[in-house]
Amino acid sequence: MARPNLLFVMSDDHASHAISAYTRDSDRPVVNHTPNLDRLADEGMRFDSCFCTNSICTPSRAAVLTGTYNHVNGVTTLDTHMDNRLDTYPKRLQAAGYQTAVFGKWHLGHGALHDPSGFDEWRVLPGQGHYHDPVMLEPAPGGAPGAHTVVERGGYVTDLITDDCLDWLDRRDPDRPFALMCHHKAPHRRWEPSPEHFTLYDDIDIPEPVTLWDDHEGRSEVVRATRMRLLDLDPVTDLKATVPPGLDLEAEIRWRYQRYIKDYLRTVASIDTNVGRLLAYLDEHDLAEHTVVVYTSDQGFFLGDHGWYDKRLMYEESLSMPLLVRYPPMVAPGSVCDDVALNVDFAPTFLELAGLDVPEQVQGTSLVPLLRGVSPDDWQTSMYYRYWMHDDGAHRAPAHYGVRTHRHKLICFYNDPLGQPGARGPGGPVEWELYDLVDDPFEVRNVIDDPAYAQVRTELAAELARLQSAVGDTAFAPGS
Ligand SMILES: [Ca+2]
Repeated sequence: MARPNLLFVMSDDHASHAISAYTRDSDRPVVNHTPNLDRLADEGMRFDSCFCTNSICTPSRAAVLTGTYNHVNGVTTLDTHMDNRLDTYPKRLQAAGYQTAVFGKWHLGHGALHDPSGFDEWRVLPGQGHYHDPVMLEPAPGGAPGAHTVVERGGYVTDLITDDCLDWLDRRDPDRPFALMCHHKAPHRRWEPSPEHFTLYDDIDIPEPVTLWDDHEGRSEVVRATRMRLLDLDPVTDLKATVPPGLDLEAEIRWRYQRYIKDYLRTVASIDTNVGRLLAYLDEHDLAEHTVVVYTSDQGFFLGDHGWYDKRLMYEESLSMPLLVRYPPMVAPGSVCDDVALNVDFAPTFLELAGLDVPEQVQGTSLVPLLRGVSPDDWQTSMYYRYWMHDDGAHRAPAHYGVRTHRHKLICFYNDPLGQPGARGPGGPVEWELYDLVDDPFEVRNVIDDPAYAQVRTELAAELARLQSAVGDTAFAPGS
């Protein structure tokens, strides 16, 4: 089989429960319709248990590119930018003769040591970038490493990133395979829609999440103290309005949810439209059969779930990544995979699909057997998670690590900055949470002190220690 092309589309903070291919089969409300993303699911595989190993932008992107955990690649927080001398899958594909490019959000740092590397061509947003009329950075022609040309763009960011991808596809050498990374900024805060979607959903109410009214009873004190409630959103900058006078607390939360979710979903609508443009291009140029198309997001997001926005915490809505893969020669249409897949598994998957060896330092596992519809007997049944960025001063999410199996989740809020850059809050007591994802899929009942779960707690603590050691990380020790 000829080496396949790779079209990797990654959005930013797009929760799987804002994709109708996911919600149509779940017990969560259907909040939107995403026909082009659903097409990928219908023609390929939907992964239902894909997780990030650290639910925050920069670290997850580094894990995707390198196939290693953040304590290994050094990108533990938003402030620890990726060293572009690290081995990445685009570098290996490029060295093997692939044409490579990245357009859109990079967010792994800029300058000689952090600019994209391993790409024949790139044009990226500075930092988070802007939704409307953004500037973008590209290498200065003939310039020194780290020297940029600033390109002023008129238009909407999701359209522009797609324009750049299509333009590059038009200019590529048709005789060599390509690996194209289309990295959308949307639907990242502050959720600014394209003009064509300004009034989408104006006439309807979006269904509320099951846990909108979660009172956080039984959760850790540090979780209860986070500032990620809908009430913590700034009405003017985030919700683009002032709170109508006369609302009681319940009515205000309902109003905030609708303001928030509608703009979020409007930016998703633009992603869906633009994924449709990419798929149409592949169809029109006879590329669909031999191109692996991947849609994912760097992590999930709370869509009013538990009364929150944002990510960071190891609860399902934030931990889960959407993952849709279409590759007709290998993947059965409409297939669903519930085996555990991780962001560190992406790089070895792409290397294997390109017929390349996976380097020894890569910690993830190739998903190719799963794509073929085979679940190996020894496939991973648990995953290790660590969020390092203890109290960023804004969201105030605590540092924590934990383990998730198919049925349970154990989280340790070790509650200490451990000297991490970006950490501002003081340390505090260690707190634990345990959830039974079968009996309590929305994680509203912390059973850490329930005697009925004493055995489960012991087993999960052992599994957490085993995984932590296996990936080369170390447990929290007070005063370390
Ligand atoms: Ca993100």
